[in-house]
Parts: sequence; C-alpha cells; structure tokens
Amino acid sequence: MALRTIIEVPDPRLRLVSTPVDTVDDELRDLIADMFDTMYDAPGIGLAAIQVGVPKRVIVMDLQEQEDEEGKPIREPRVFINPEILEPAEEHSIYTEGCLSVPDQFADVERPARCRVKWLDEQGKSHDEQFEGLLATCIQHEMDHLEGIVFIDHLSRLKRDMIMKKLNKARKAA
Ligand code: GNR
Ligand code: NI
Repeated sequence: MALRTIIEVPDPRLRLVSTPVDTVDDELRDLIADMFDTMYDAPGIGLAAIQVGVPKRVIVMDLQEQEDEEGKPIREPRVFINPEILEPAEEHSIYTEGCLSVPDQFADVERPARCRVKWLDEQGKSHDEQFEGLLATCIQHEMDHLEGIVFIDHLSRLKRDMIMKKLNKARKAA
C-alpha cells in the first residue's frame, strides 16, 4: 500500500495534457495500485494520474454504489488506459461534482448524459462500452483531467472565483 500526494489547484501540473501510454507493464501497474490506494484513502470515486503528478493517460475509478449485508461498500475497481470518448449523447444532464484537487468544494456541471468509451485495461486488453448516469459523468470528469481541465473550468467566472475564495479561506483556517 502506497499513498501518493494529491495535487490541488492552482498547481500548474493540473493544466498539463497527459500523454498516451505506449506499454502496459509492471511499472504502470505499480502506479495504478498506488492510485487505487490514494483514491480509496481520500476517499474519492475516481482519480486521474495527473492528480498524483504523473502526466499519463491513466484513470482509476470505483463508484462503490453497492453495499454488502453489513452495509460495507462492495469494491468494483475500474482502470482506464488511453480512454477515448465516442458518440457523446446530445442529451445533457446536470450533476453536483466535486474533485479531490479542489477539496470540499461542489458545483453543478452539465455534461452529455451518455457516452461510448473505448479504453485499455491493466492487461492491455481493449474495451468499448456505453456509459450513463454517474459513470458517464465521472469518466468525463476524469477525461477532462487528462486534457488539463478541472470541473471548475465549466463554471461561470463568478462561481469559479467564489469556489477559489472559499477554498483559500478553508486553507487559511486549517
Ligand atoms: O470523488 C470524486 N467525486 C466526484 C463526484 C461527482 C463527479 C465527479 C467526481 S470525481 C471525484 C474524484 C476526482 O477528483 N476525480 O478526478
Ligand atoms: Ni477531479
């Protein structure tokens, strides 16, 4: 188990465009294992490699929507390497998003309600699936990170400035 430090706005590394992975090897699988440890510890439902300072096109995700008999979340880890969005739906939906790189701040973001996603898993095997609901929202939020985009970039300047002000206030208080 190895936790990595999650970088936060306004760290300029969050603005980098991540580069495609060319070989899925043990070194990459080590990074993925650390990303899961870091995501579950945070806790969060998704994490892009750049959020731990690594500009590679790698995302881990676990919505943890199901619980067992004892009410403990059932883990359903997903890995996306070199993901691509195909056929975003014309229909949009609004979800109140948060981000581990903008801690404890939330705002409504509108995105395509469904999308088809193509990606490689940690064995280098390719997948192609249609996503909807929170899964569609989350994969689009994570894919934005690979392009150097953070969810607050989708807000009006007024709302974004308000979030940055609240974040800086909370940091000073801590
Ligand atoms: O933990 C997270 N929750 C979340 C909630 C709504 C929409 C997107 C997310 S992703 C976020 C973790 C994160 O920052 N991923 O980049
Ligand atoms: Ni995020």
